[in-house]
Amino acid sequence: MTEFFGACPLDCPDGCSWVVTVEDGKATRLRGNREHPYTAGALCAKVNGYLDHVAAPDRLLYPMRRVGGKGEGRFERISWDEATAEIAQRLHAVRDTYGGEAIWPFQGTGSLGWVQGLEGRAGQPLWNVLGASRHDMTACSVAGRIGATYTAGTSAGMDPETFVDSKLIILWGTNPLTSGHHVFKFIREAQKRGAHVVAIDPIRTRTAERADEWLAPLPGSDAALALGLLQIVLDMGAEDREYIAANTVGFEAFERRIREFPPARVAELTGLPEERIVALGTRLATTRPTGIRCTQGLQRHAGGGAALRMMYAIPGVTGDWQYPGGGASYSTSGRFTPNLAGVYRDDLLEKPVRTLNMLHLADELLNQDAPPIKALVVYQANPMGSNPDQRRVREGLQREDLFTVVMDHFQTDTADYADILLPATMQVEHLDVNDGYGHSYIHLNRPAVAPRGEAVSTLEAFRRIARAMELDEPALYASDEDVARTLLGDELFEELWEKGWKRYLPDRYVPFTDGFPTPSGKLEFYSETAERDGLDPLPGYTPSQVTSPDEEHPLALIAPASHWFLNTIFANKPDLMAKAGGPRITLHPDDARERGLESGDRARVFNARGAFEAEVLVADSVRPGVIASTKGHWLKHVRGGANVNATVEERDSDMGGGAVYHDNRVQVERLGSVQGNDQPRDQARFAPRGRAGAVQLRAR
Ligand SMILES: Nc1nc2c(c(=O)[nH]1)N[C@H]1C(S)=C(S)[C@@H](COP(=O)(O)OP(=O)(O)OC[C@H]3O[C@@H](n4cnc5c(=O)[nH]c(N)nc54)[C@H](O)[C@@H]3O)O[C@H]1N2
Ligand SMILES: Nc1nc2c(c(=O)[nH]1)N[C@H]1C(S)=C(S)[C@@H](COP(=O)(O)OP(=O)(O)OC[C@H]3O[C@@H](n4cnc5c(=O)[nH]c(N)nc54)[C@H](O)[C@@H]3O)O[C@H]1N2
Ligand SMILES: [Mo]
Repeated sequence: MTEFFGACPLDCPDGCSWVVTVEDGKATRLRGNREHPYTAGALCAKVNGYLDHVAAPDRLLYPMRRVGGKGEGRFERISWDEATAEIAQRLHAVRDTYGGEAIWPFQGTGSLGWVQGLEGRAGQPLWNVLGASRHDMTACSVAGRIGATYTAGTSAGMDPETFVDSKLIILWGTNPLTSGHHVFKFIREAQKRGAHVVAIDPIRTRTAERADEWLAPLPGSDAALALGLLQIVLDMGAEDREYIAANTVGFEAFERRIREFPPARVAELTGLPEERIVALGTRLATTRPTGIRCTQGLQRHAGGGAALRMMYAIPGVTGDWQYPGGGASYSTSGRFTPNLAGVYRDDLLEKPVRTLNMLHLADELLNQDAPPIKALVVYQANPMGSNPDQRRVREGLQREDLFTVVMDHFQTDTADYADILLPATMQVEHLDVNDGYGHSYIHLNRPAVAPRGEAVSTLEAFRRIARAMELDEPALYASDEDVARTLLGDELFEELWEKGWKRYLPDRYVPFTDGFPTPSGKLEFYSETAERDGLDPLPGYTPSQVTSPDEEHPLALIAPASHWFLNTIFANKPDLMAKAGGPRITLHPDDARERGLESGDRARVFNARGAFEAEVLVADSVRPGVIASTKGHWLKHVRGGANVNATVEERDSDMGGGAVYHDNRVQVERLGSVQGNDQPRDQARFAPRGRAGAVQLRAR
């Protein structure tokens, strides 16, 4: 029996440290690492069963070639040599005819490892040699990152462990008990010590249930709410003048902006009662330290960047940035800085190439702006289920003249459109270096078991493709370990190889005590950088699309993290599918009554872009005018063959070309009752065989 340190690679702030037990070459147990200060022995509802996912009968084990039509999902097994020979021939042909930029390496967030994932640029040396288009990973967090950075010079905010010291905690557009629960133990501890916890979310989530107070503003109105709260802080004379004078720039201008948002106006913009705004503003004015947890959910709106810029400005007014437990926390990304340049090897690029926003996939595939995309290499991504504008993504992937390679663990909805499918290793089978964007630790993930079938790591697949293309640049053949050592340096690599993890910050770390990494060295209420970028020089309120009236599609649809899936990962895992049930929408009783909907009904949710089907739940856990669903369902496992992203628009947010997943308008109509309706036939295929209750894949 041997134990290996590893780490969860999934796109979640927690990046858990785990220990894998191996007996006779088989992984027999995977548990949270008890010695790890952040993970503390606990994983999550999804990853506890990770080894079952590794051993799943439907895992992709061999390279495959498509034999049916695009999207049909029929493949035949081929050898790695056949697969890489065909890929090499097609990529060479595309490059010779259309130029390297006709190739799009399309990477998602399936693995956040520094070796296999590389911030969306795994395989970059190969793409540089080929002169392929550069991929911009915009789906998740870019708008908030840029917004917070205008204010503070970085979006790496509070060390989340310091929430234990907060006296007021505002959970603002974040649902940690579902989307990364470890931070909650620090929050609960603070709550035990008397801290007041407020959840600001149009949905009464699991997290909001545990808060002392729940405020449900109109989606996308958060920056207006923040300005209203700050006005009360000013009215009470509670701004920290000393802190402001020594550590910030542009306060006078910002003060004028704040004055434009009196509580009555804010009540109108946010749909919140004025007295609730005044009460929270008073708390904010009188409670030091106040810690704000504001994560990605908040910025999936037209004004998402502006919202995060505002969040990072609030502690500048109250002076909270100076205290442990004070400040704002979007992520910790950017604090740990491996040697990325050393592995990207941008020096191999012959001439500059264009950058493509991953959210524009449908547009790029359908509009075919020069040079047109002729080859798409998809890895760690499932755009068919995760990208907006689903109908057009499908149309794009259906293009007969498009050569598509998909590398994955399973035959996803995207994989069905591949010409060649390649089997990828899972985290217990390959080497990686992982941190977590919600904590301050770095981990080494040691391969614990041999890969199943003929699966190979992402980097090994690129080495094989490079070899088949007869490329002789030595950087293309760096081993996974070479890359890890380049990233970390030998000393840290070896330390982590032995110990598994390391904290890279001092305990109880308080950022910005030596200044802010902005051009002025101070927190910038007024940002000349933003002004130069053509944006409002001050933090402000940018309305969401959902605030403009659309009588045909009056309901705001929010589809955040599902408790049981991780994006589309695990949405083919039988036990988790059973727990999640089918797609569901929650409506307020007033909105349901108007449409003759009752709990248990089957409904069609639609707008001009598309539609999906869902079971109805009527509850007051959403505010009127808002409906809640979740992301992640596989199209082939749900009735109607579409998920929420059939209704989501491909439209850039205010900063960085980010996504507007939660800025969406729809209408709902009744289709019938769920009872007595068959689930799509292929769900049966995934029911655990021979176990009672196997058919719980039914919607409820
Ligand atoms: N179980 C599970 N965990 C996950 C994921 C998953 O799919 N499943 N996904 C992972 C990924 S990729 C990410 S990026 C993170 C995201 O994790 P979070 O940052 O928590 O993001 P979301 O789940 O999108 O949304 C969080 C909350 O924001 C609320 N919200 C939406 N719009 C608004 C708004 O305008 N104002 C306010 N105040 N609130 C709003 C939503 O109702 C939701 O409850 O979670 C990660 N963790
Ligand atoms: N409606 C709605 N849609 C959303 C969101 C939302 O809040 N609402 N959230 C968005 C967010 S935050 C994100 S991050 C995106 C995520 O969108 P994607 O990046 O497309 O993420 P997944 O859907 O999880 O697909 C990841 C795929 O990578 C595969 N994979 C995992 N590890 C590896 C590996 O090591 N190698 C290879 N080759 N494959 C691997 C998995 O099996 C899975 O099929 O979705 C976005 N979509
Ligand atoms: Mo994400």
